[in-house]
Amino acid sequence: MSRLAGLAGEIYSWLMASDSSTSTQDSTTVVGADADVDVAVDVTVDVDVIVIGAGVCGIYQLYRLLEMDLSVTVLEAGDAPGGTWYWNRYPGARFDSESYTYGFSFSKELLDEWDWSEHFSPQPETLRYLNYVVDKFDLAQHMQFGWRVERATWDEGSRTWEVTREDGTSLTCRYLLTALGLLSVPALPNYDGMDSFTGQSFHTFHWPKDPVNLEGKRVAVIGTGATAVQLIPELAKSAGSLTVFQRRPNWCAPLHNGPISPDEMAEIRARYDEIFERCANTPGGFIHGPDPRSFHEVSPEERHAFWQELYEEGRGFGIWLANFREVLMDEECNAEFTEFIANKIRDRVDDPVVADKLIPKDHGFGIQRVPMETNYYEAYNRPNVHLVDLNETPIETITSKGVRTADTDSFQGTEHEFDIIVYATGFDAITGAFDKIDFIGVDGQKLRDKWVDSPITFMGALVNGFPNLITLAGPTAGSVSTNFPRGIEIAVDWASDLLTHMLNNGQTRVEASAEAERAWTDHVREMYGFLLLRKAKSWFTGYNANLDRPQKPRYMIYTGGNPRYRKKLNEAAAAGYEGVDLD
Ligand code: NA7
Repeated sequence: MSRLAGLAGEIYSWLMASDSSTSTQDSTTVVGADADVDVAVDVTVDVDVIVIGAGVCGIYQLYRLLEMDLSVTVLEAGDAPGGTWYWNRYPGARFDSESYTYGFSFSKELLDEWDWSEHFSPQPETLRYLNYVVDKFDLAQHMQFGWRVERATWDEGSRTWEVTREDGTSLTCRYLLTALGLLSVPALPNYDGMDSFTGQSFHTFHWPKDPVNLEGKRVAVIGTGATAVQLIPELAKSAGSLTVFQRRPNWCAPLHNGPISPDEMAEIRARYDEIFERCANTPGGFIHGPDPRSFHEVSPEERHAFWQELYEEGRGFGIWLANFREVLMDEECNAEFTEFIANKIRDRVDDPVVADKLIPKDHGFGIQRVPMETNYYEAYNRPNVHLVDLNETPIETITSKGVRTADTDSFQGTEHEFDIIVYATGFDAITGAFDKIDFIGVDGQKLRDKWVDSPITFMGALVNGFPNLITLAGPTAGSVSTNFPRGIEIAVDWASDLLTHMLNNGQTRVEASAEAERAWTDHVREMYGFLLLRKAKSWFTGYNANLDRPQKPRYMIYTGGNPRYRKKLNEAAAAGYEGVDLD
């Protein structure tokens, strides 16, 4: 018997002077605590908790729930665990935060056992890591694969969720926890003729599991975001020809990856506590935090020397997140640094016309997510790589043979012929995975309708009108780092503590109050006001022109910094879950 069934049974038998808690192998009985409320107190559910998603977040949440002795099922659309790292198999896919900041911190044994081989782990190694964790803690037996959730319906009478898959079969649970990932719904463009292309074509998220033969092939990449910036140098090495269709360039900076020697790994292992402590105290949750100096107290020469060092030697996001704070907050400071980076692009790209096309003109450095690169700019110096600027020659249609662009001097346009077209066109970020599922809450309200303009939550974890739904590291939670373990562990630990509190107090219904939710949403919007990223046309603000919705800013993440976020979560918990109605 699960702990929830057991505890609820005790309370029920005390209230009703009879023990009616029953549990079968396939179902568990949960019981409402409050006899005054008009609730069907004795309810049989399939499991206490359903977690949707077996990625980094789902894996850790499952581990925590099992520790609490609850019955749990993780439903996963893919046919194996790993989430982001299961799906994104394109060449060049890797972390751009340091590997040793990416691993789970909850098990000392795991930290002692696992060696990272590179500073920025490639996708196959990361997937191996996640499978190692699943095997080590024997978690796969609680996961069901090939289970794409179509609908989740709240039943007020029984205080349960019914979760339904595409084929109509369903499972019931008391608590529904979402671990859907920030970037798990790929967004394809809607060009005419996409289905008529006779070669191979796919979104980067769906890069085939079987090796793709690139030898001598004519390959197109559409898009130049963080994904394409990892992919393009790899394809350039092996494809016969590579044509990049660029709409808006991004500001990219060197990753400076390298192997981790056994000695270095031992040294990292000895410093894990310090590393995690550091990540806990930076705004982004990464190892890099802003330079303590003010931009203005440092002379222009010193600034440039500092930037030069960051560019030449700084690993990963250092150049973005360990820079002066003002670079991301003040237009003038941002402009000075942006020009520094523009000159680096000019230095690295041989053809000045191509270099100019690769320099963004509509936003400054770091306002959008900075793609980290290894030989990205040098790829354009290769004779087999061509850049097509879609501002000059937009894509008109996809044909059976390739891509037709509209050329101003030719009525026919130009047909570029390809064997493979890769769509690196981004995602319906953050809320997309929620929109794909029909979440039906109190009085039939749909989550999709509630969030039509922008997500509305209480600390990214709870939603008024959707009781017993916990959106782990959900929209408006933490920061962009909520999609990696430092942020995920905060979210999962908070949710686990909340459920423990409820179990200890015999409560079976949790819902954010409307007032607390409003206050959090206002706070999220206020925080966007401090950063230039509010102006970005990027997934931070819900922008993706491929999506059939108004292209206006959405408040997707909490930009007040991870320490502040964690403090607010902790304060709410310490005050007996202030802002949360428990019953
Ligand atoms: P992004 O960062 O959203 O980038 C998508 C790219 O695709 C971007 O350059 C878009 O140009 C381009 N795009 C989108 N639609 C089109 C069409 N129709 N035609 C041409 N170009 C298009 O997604 P990524 O996958 O690169 O990265 C997402 C995150 O994944 C990343 O931040 C990492 O954290 C992991 P636009 O800027 O819209 O002009």
